[in-house]
Amino acid sequence: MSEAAQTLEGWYALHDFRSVDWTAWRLADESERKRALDELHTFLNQWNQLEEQKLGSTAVYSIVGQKADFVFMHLRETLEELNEIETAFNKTTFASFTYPVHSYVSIVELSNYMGQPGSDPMENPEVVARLKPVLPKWKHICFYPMNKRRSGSDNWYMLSMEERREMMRSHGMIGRKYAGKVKQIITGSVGFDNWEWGVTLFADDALQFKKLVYEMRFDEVSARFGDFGDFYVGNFLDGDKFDALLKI
Ligand code: 76R
Repeated sequence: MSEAAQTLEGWYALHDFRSVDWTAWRLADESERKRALDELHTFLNQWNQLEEQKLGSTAVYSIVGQKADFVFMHLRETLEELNEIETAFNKTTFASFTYPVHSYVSIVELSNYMGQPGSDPMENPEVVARLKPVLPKWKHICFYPMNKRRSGSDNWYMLSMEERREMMRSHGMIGRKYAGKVKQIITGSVGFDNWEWGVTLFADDALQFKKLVYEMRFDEVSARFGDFGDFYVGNFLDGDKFDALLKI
């Protein structure tokens, strides 16, 4: 049996994709729309406060295309909290003008491929900060799930630790070229959702998503072993931008 990579886990993650029921929203009277927007703002404020208290982090983005209208990406200490957030949201008037279109459950994950042997990663404040990150408020988000392939001679899980480490080193070198342009959060979802990882990228220039993902496709670990799900891409939303999006 090959040696499993050791992983460190941080906050649990919920990507909650919703679409707006535009017909119902347009037909609602002004006072009902106002009530719904007030509730939305209450949530956005609560999530901001929680982030300031370092108890979690939330990113809110619109989604371009028909897969969804917006996404709430929540990071919290426990699965219970994530459940509470979605349930509380579902009970609002605003939620009754939306319908859920996709969700993804995972946990912020770092693996030991690049770790220094013998050192305790949890003693490293940078590692701790990456496990419980404040999500960037950059202009764009890109989310997709992925697996590492298990077929015939292309079985990631049958490779030795050394082979995998070497490939992950090359992967990391490509990634590093995008430092400052793309911020990546890898969340593990084995046992939690349909794919093995969620990849969430943030950038101010959306084109950098395409450049990075394309460049990685030529790298062995993605070229031979990467299988990908649906891509979601979108634009940053704060309270004002959300109001503008929903303005009738
Ligand atoms: O954590 C680190 O920075 C060390 C190096 C590193 C690891 C271990 C790293 C760097 N990644 C790691 C693990 Mn990654 N990553 C992806 C994707 O579209 C594709 O082809 C793949 C999707 C992107 C875009 C990306 C970006 N990475 C992983 C894992 C877990 C694998 C496992 O455990 O088997 C996955 C699934 C994955 C996928 N990666 C980086 C990036 C970037 C930008 C970096 C550089 C980070 C930096 O140096 O700041």
